[in-house]
Amino acid sequence: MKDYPQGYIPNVHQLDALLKRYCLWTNEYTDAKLVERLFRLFDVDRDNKISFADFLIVSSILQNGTTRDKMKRTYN
Ligand SMILES: [Ca+2]
Repeated sequence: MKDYPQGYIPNVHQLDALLKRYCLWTNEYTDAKLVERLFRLFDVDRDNKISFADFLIVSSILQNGTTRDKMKRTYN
């Protein structure tokens, strides 16, 4: 919350920085297309930012959804 006081991740670059910060990427390798794809995956309402609600919805689908739900969210 300290890093995102506005309550959302505002763009792809911020998501990339977040992923690097928490070591989900190595620092030498960043796949810009993958980051962009992840951003779109989590931006449920397509307002070009990832809100906490967006994050919870996608996390819930990935943890509890059916295979169809997950495929639909991933490739929609
Ligand atoms: Ca959004």
